[in-house]
Amino acid sequence: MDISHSVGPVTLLEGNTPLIPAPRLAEMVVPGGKLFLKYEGLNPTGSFKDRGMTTAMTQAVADGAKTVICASTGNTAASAAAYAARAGMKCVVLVPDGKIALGKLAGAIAYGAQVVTVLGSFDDGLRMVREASEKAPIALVNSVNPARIQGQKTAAWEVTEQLGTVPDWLCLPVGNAGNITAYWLGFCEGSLLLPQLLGAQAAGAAPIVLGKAVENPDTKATAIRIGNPARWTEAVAALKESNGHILAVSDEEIFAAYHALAKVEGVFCEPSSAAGVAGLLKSVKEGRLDPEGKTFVCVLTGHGLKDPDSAVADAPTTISIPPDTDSLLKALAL
Ligand code: AN7
Repeated sequence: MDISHSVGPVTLLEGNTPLIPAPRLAEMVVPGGKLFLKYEGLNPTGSFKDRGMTTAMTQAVADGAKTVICASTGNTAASAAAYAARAGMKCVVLVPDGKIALGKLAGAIAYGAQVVTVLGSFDDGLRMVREASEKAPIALVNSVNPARIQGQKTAAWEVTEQLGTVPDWLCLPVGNAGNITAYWLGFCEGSLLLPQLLGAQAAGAAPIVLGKAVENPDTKATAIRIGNPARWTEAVAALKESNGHILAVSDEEIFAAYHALAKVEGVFCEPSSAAGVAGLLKSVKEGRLDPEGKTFVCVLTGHGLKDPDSAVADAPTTISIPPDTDSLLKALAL
């Protein structure tokens, strides 16, 4: 690909994220099985959203759009803002007031988007931007836009290339359900072998698990605080076709997995991203799947630095000392 001039795809060279073996975590989560982490937090804006944003923004440019808009729990906003900047377009992002992680807001602001906070949920914002894009000349770049799914599906191809085959199970968090839809499309197009899909929703925002929309979704995993997913039907079909399952995990379970990923494997993701691992652990514990001899890939959708508040919230107290070495050795009891 010629990236030396401005004509062509709107890209920040997203993708090609590592598939990291996690043998120590595997012993805890899938004894007798193999576990790999698809670390999507290493995309240019720190989340998996960049894979679909390159295609959506390239399409928007081709369509002659001058402004793009999205609703977001944070990562889509940061990604849209960056790619819009790259394309020389205006970007408007609607985020739920007070329910967006700091690093995501920082990104959206840094990349120059017009940030609008909505006194409501992500679902309210999505309804508003859908209507606004029908009434005004603004391109919608949420994952209801088919170009988003086309770009996002490349993650499935990458996992297959990196493993040399498809995993037995692919585990991931589910919010608006664009990612699970895209992975399934990618696997179906990319290989005759197919994985089983394991989706995890936060217990306070688990519409697909419950089979009905959640009016006031609530979870500390703000990225997946979504009560009425746009790709609901596609997610249900993917789960059924893959002979997979979707389950709800509590915030406690999500945060336990979040801490284990960082402390046991040195892989720092944002809380929502750990939901797939939490869901896998729960499925094994409850006997819903036998890990023996199986290969599991957990998709870690966003970087841990996206949500610094969660990282320091229940941290152990730090040690404060005067600037001399004796104090240091004493404090460390050495
Ligand atoms: C870290 O940014 O919906 O099921 O507006 O940021 O494809 O929605 C984010 C979703 C998982 C869920 N992990 O993916 C948004 C937004 C992280 C996320 C999801 C999101 P989908």
